[in-house]
Amino acid sequence: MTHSRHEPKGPAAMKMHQLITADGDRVADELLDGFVSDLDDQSLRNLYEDMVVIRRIDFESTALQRQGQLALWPPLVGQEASQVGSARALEKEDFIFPTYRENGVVYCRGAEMSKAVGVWRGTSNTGWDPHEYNMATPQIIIGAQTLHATGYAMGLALEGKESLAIAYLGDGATSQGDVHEAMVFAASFQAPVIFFCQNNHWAISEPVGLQSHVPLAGRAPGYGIPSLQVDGNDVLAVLAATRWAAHRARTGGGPSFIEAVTYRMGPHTTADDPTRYRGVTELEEWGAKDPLARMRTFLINAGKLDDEAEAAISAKADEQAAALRLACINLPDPEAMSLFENVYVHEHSELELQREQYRAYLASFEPATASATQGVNANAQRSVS
Ligand SMILES: Cc1ncc(C[n+]2csc(CCOP(=O)(O)OP(=O)(O)O)c2C)c(N)n1
Repeated sequence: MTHSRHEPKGPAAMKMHQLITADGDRVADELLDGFVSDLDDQSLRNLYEDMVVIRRIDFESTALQRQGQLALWPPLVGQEASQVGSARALEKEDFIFPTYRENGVVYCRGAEMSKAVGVWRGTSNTGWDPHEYNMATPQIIIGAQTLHATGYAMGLALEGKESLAIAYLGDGATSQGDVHEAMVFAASFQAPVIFFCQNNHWAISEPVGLQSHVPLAGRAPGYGIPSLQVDGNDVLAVLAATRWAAHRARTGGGPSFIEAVTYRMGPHTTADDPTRYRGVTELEEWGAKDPLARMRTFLINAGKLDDEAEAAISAKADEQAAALRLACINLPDPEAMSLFENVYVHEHSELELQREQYRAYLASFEPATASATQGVNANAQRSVS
């Protein structure tokens, strides 16, 4: 059965800020225009390039999963503008607390994508060094990162820093207690934190309209947090909205909440089958609002993108995808017993017990797998052969 409860049906819809329409036309927005007035042609092209590369990387990662190279992949197709626009509004010192779907943000942050896929290949517990990129590793526990971001932002304020923390969250996460607690603390202590919510309309199989009878951005003022609803498929508007929130955070204005209205074009993860719960018409409707297509039309109509520039962008996307594939396939298998490293600063007897049990388990494989120096992937292959 497919659901029909998609859109909030409660009190007044909010103004959805937009700078580029689905047809690629530039429209004015009193609040947002000033936040992107500095962008030259190259900066606008760069936003488009980021989205093209990210989509290409996403398709490649999905293919890698289908070919058995990754155990799972959470696709972001449709959400490129939300991720690029928000990530490109941040400074290096700002600290990002992502979910598992922010692979576009990872790319914009400059981390090698092979680090992001390592988590899904099972060769890495975390992916990257958070301090290298000022970006926490993927959060699987829905909403938990909003507490981390708020706490981090409170610390920034206490230290008198001008930087901010940003928490990415989905529409489904707004149903979690952690998120409400984070918003109460953020408002109480005027923490320089941005809650960046990508409303992609589905929390696996639950539609957003079931979870919230009012627009998600409409909830934040109830906590005393100013909010904006922005067209999440409009990269320029998302950039401007995030700059608006960042300016508030840096100038002592406290927390902000942004609802980027977008759509998850693919499945929740490669283990999901969305045809079981959603209809084809809404997919078609959102396909017409594609974030890449509208930016491309806008750039071409404005004479800012020619065939040569487009071919270069396409070539870069292919190169990045090929590099990712090669790096992914060559990721070294970790030593099996390394699973127990870096768990606690001070180890305790329970961990030691688990380590010994696992050592004994590995030793039960015949004949050569007894060696704990064999990789986990190698062991998994032997166990099914
Ligand atoms: C605390 C918690 N409860 C349940 C889950 C299982 N779960 C994984 S993803 C997901 C849906 C999340 O939806 P949303 O926040 O909208 O993010 P999206 O995946 O759509 O980007 C759920 C319920 C979880 N990971 N953590």
